[in-house]
This record gives sequence, C-alpha cells and structure tokens, in this order.
Amino acid sequence: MKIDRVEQFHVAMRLKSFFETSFGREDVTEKVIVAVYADGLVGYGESPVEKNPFYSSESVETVWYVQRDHLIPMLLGQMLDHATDVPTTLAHVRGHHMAKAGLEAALWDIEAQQAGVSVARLLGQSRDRIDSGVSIGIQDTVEDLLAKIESYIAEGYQRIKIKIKPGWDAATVEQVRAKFPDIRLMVDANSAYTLADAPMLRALDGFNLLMIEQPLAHDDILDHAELQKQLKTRLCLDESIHTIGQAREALALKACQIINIKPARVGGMTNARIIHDICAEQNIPVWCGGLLETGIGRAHNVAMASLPNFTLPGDISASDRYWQEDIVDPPFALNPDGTLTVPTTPGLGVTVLRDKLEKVSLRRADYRS
Ligand code: SMG
Ligand code: MG
Repeated sequence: MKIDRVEQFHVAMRLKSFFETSFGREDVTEKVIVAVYADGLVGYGESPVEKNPFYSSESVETVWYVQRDHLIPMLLGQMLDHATDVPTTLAHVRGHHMAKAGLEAALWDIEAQQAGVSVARLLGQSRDRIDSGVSIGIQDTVEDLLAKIESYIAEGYQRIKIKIKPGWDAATVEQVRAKFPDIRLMVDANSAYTLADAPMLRALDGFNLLMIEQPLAHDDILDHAELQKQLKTRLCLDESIHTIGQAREALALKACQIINIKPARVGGMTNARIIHDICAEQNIPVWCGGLLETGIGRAHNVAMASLPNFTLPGDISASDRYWQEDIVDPPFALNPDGTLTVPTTPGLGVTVLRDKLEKVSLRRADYRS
C-alpha cells in the first residue's frame, strides 16, 4: 500500500441521551476520523478519543496535532505491505495510542479491500455474529436507571453494564438486582475507588455480577491484584491496559481475570489481536469495549470482536443506541437474538456516508505526499 493522501475530520455528534461516568457527563461526543488513500483506494479509521483528556490522557486536540505533525508525515509516501506494519512504522512516537489506532484502522480497511475480504476475515474472524451488551451511564435517579435497563433488555441486549461511583454503587446495584434478579449484570467504576473502599467493593460480591471493571486507579496493576485476592467477583481491567506489556503484567500478577480490549486504547488492532492471543493462551476471556464510536469505529470493533476469545458480550451496541443518524450505511442494528451481524463485504463492510461525515465535521484537513 503506497500511501499518498490522508484526510482528517474532527467530528461532533449529539448523543440521543447524555452519557455519564464517574468522571463526567457528555451530550455531544467529539472524535477524529481519518481517510487514508493508497493504490487508488480509500480506507476509513476512527480515533475514538474524547474532547477532554479524562478517560485517557489523549484528547481531540492531541490526536489532531500528533497525527498532523508526526504520524501522517511518517506515513505519507510510505509503502507498507500490511496494516500490521503500522505499530513499528510509528514506533518513534511514544504513546498516543488513539492517534495511531485511527490511522492503522484505515489501513486494515484498505488491505481488506485489496484482498477482497472483510476486515473481520483479514483479522481471523471466528463468528459471524457478535454478542451485544449495553453500557448505561449514571442516571439522575434509580428509577431512570431501572427504566433504561428494562427497555434495553426488552430490545434484546445480552448484558447490562452500569457505571458506578461513590454514592451510586452498592445500594444502586442492590435495587437493580431486586428488580432484575437474573440478568447478566456488571459494573464499571472508571477508577473511582481506592483500596480503602475494599469493604464496599466486597459488598458487591453479594450481587452475582459478571465482573467489576476498573475499580482502582487508571494506571494501577498492583492494587487491583491485592483487591482481586479479597473478592469473589472477577475483576476486569480497562484503563490500566495500554500496552501488550501491561496486559502480560496484569495476568502475571493476577490483577484481573478478564480484559476489556479497546483496540484504540492499546494502539490499534494489531496490538489488540496480540493481547487477545496472549489472553487466549492463558484462558483469560476478553470482550470489546466501546468509546461511543461512530459507525466507522464500530465497524472495526465489530470485526475485532469476531475473533475467538471475545467470548463475553461487549460494549458494542447498535447505532440507534447512540445516534439519531449514523454516518455509515447500513447502521449497525440489533438482531432479535441480541447480536450484531459482522459485515461480510470487502473492507469495513459498511459504506461511509461522505455527506453525513462532512455535515458533522467541525474541521477537515487534507495532506498529500
Ligand atoms: O461505547 O457504549 C459505549 C460506551 C461504553 O462504557 C463505555 N465506555 O470505561 O468502558 C468505559 C467507557 C468509557 C467511555 S467514556 C466516554
Ligand atoms: Mg470501562
């Protein structure tokens, strides 16, 4: 693939309803989309970063700048054999995983088109439908939360994740369990606690949760290992895993029993697949997380989640859970059995709607070799 042009789009899309985590609430979500041109083809990728560096240390501005000043110049005019060559090609820039992941994803799209297969097939797909869960943000009232859960379960979602934070945790989970004794339920704290909160976290053991996601610090592995010893419920790490090395450390130290793989958080689909394989070798199940992606990032995540060790329902929900209108066609729709279908046509398997992409763009830039 001889890369001769890259476009960047800074998009802003209004969510159907606000999304609140332990670090804040958002109504409009901003992302960076890239279009990479090579050999007469165009591929799309997404850096599902947030406007502000709260979930991760990256933000829309850092992605924009690092891609513009460093990563895009490193790719323009380059000849790459495979999308899997991207991590080494961009290794001179440290970190900035979401910035890198968007560009790499676009190259997976191009390579798959050239091979005449879907991105999923190119990755090593093992299933043609993926189990879909939904992540429900912190609500204004417990009644609102219960109503949301009820409607998502009625739609067919296979697993409910609720966000927790101090003041919205054990008592809230207790009310959810009282109303929904049998659903597959888990919680995600986005690092809202410390080891001093172990008694509250132990109280969650009473609610038959599928897992507790990232209760402790975003950069911690050791305290999670200590906490896991004190809990019956499995811990899952999200924010703590940015690299292949951190995944290996977390498993070696038994800091978790499950990993939430977000390709963008670990620097792209190549690294994500390596982490998937390491977990598979150690019988550690993984699932694909979400970062409120547009249909472009969602398509890549769906492809990723088709790999064999993605055995738990992830946070990849249907387009209509987020948007009035997605920027791809067809949008991702929930099947009656609570799955999303993995697209089969070459490349991403969905069409990027250029007019809609441009309509939601706050700025666009164009770089040529
Ligand atoms: O894409 O449905 C989605 C959101 C899933 O909860 C979700 N993501 O920590 O796992 C997580 C959060 C991070 C999102 S912060 C905006
Ligand atoms: Mg999480």
